[in-house]
Amino acid sequence: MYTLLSGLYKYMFQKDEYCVLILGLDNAGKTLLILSVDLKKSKIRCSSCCSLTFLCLLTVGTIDVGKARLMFWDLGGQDELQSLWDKYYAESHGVIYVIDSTDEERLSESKEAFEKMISSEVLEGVPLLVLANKQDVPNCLSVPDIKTAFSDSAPKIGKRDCLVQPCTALTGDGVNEGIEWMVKCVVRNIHRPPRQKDIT
Ligand code: G3D
Repeated sequence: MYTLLSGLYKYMFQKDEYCVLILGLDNAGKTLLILSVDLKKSKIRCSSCCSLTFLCLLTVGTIDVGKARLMFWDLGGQDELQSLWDKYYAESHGVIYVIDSTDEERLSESKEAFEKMISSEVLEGVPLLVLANKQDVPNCLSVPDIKTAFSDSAPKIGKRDCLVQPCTALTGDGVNEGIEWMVKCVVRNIHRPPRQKDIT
């Protein structure tokens, strides 16, 4: 009886909470990405950890998709903030890596940060969504261009779920497709179970 009631309580009043890190160099479009997730299909709350944007270490957005609640953590991409990324790996259920498709000059810098991130053993098996952002800009790098540039890193991706998705955070194009894919991947990844959180 207790099990039945506790199951009912969980079903009615609790969500499965998943933490998804949003990583990438500064200016890649991470902040705009959080804001562009479709508000009609999901409830979203965005907040910053402090009011001084230039000092802000992370921005958090939350979306509810069915019984799953995804918390997005934008950790910031500046050099000094990249050194903090790995502090969050153990808690994360998924990673979204955002690339600025218009910035060919910083592509090798982005690849370096990407490679360091996927080399972390703590992230092994964690689903990875790579977003080739700013596809609205004419002559930007395409997904095949980016795959070619990042091809050395492919073996390090290993067996984890991985998708490279073109998108435009400015208009939301391609963003929901990526998020929906991420939701499916984190829910089916039995190696990183969700936290149970009361619905607020
Ligand atoms: P960050 O959080 O990764 O540092 P931001 O990046 O979300 O702050 O975006 C950096 C700049 O890129 C912003 O321009 C933003 O408007 C722009 N941007 C983000 N996504 C897109 C996109 O899909 N298309 C285009 N054309 N621009 C985008 P500003 O001028 O405000 O610095």
